[in-house]
Amino acid sequence: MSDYTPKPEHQFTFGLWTVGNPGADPFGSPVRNRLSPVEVVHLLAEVGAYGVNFHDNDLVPIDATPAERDRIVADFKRALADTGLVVPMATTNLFTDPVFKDGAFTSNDPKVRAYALHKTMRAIDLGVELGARMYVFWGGREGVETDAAKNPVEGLKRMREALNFLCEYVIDQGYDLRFALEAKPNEPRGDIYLPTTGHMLAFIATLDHPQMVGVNPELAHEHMAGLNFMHGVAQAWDAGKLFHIDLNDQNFCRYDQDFRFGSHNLKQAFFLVKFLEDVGYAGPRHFDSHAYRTEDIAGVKDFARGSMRSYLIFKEKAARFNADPEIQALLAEINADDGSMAVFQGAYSRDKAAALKAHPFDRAALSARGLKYERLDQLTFDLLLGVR
Ligand code: GCO
Ligand code: MN
Ligand code: MN
Repeated sequence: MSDYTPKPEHQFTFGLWTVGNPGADPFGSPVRNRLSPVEVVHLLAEVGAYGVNFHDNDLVPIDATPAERDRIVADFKRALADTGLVVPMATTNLFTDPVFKDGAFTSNDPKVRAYALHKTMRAIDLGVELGARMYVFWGGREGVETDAAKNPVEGLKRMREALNFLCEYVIDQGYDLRFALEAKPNEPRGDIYLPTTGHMLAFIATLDHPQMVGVNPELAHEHMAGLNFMHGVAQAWDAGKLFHIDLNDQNFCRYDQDFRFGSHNLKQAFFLVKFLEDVGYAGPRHFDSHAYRTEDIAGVKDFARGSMRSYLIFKEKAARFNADPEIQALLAEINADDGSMAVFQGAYSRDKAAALKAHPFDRAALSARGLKYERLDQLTFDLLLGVR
C-alpha cells in the first residue's frame, strides 16, 4: 500500500481564507464558526500541511490599530514557530471593502487607485515580515459590469502603472519577493480584465520588470472559462513564468465552485499533476478551495486531508503511467521517427526550403495510419480507476 502522507517536500499550502471559510454564499449565511488565524495554523499542522498563505485582512482586520496589529502578528508568529508551518505566499485583499466596488488599481477614482497602492505596500511589508517570497495579485474587482464605464485599454494602463510602481517598491526595499498574477474571467465582477493565464502572460511582457513577475494559474478559473487548465499551465511553464499554482476543482462554465482538488474532473487533475511532476515544478502546491457548505470542522479537515491525498495519488498514478510498459510502447510507436525528415528539420536555410518544396508527399499513406489514441486513453482510464 502506498504512503500518501503529506511531507514538507510536497509544499502543500492552504490560505487562511480556505480552511477558515465559514461557508457563507450569496444565498446563505455562514454555517461554521470563523476560525482565528492561530486556530487555522494549528488545524493545518494537524492535517500535515507545509505552509499557510494569507491576505493582509485575513490576518489583520482592515481597521485594526497599530497595537492590535502587533499583537495579532506576534500571536501568529508564535503559532508558526510552535507548529513549524511557513508562509510561502501573501496577497492583498483588494475586493471586500466597499471602497473597492469599482476595482482597486483600475478604479475610475484616482483616490481609490492611490489607496490600493498604499494598502498593497503595507500588505507586502506584512507578508515579507512573515517570510513570504511570493506575492500574488488577483484582480478580484478589476473589471466592469458595463463597458460604458471604462475603456479596457485604460484599465490595462492603470494595471501596468500599479505593477511597475510596486516592482520598484520591492526593489527599493531590497525585498526578496516575486509577483504572481492570477487570472479569473468573472466573479465577483461581470467581466474581469486579463481573464485567463494566457492574457496575463502577454501582459507581463509589457511591464518594466518582467523578470520579477510570473503567473499563479488557478484550475477553477480556467475551467470557468471552459479552457484546458493544463495547457495554460504548460504555456506558463514554457515561458518560465509558473511561479505559483492554485489547485482546486470546478465544473466547466459554472459559478465559482472552489471544490476540493481532484473532486470533480479526474482526468484533468491527473494530467495536471503528471505535467507538474514530469517537468519538476518546484514551487508550492496551494489549495485555493474550501469545504462543502454541508461540513462542520471535522469535514473541513476531511477536505484539507483529501486535497493533499488526492494530489499524492495522482502523483503515484503519473509515475505508474511513465513506467507502464504497454503505455510506453504505444507512445514510442505513436512517436516513431524513421529519420527521413531530418534533412528538413531544424533551422531555416534556402536550400532546405527549396528541397522541402520539391519533396513529394504521399498524403493517402500518411493519413491511413491509425494513431491508437483510443487504446492509449482507455489504458489511462483503466490505470486511473485502479483496474490496471
Ligand atoms: C478567488 C481567488 C482568490 C485568490 C486570492 C489570492 O476566486 O476568490 O481564487 O482566492 O486566489 O485572493 O490572491
Ligand atoms: Mn478562485
Ligand atoms: Mn485563487
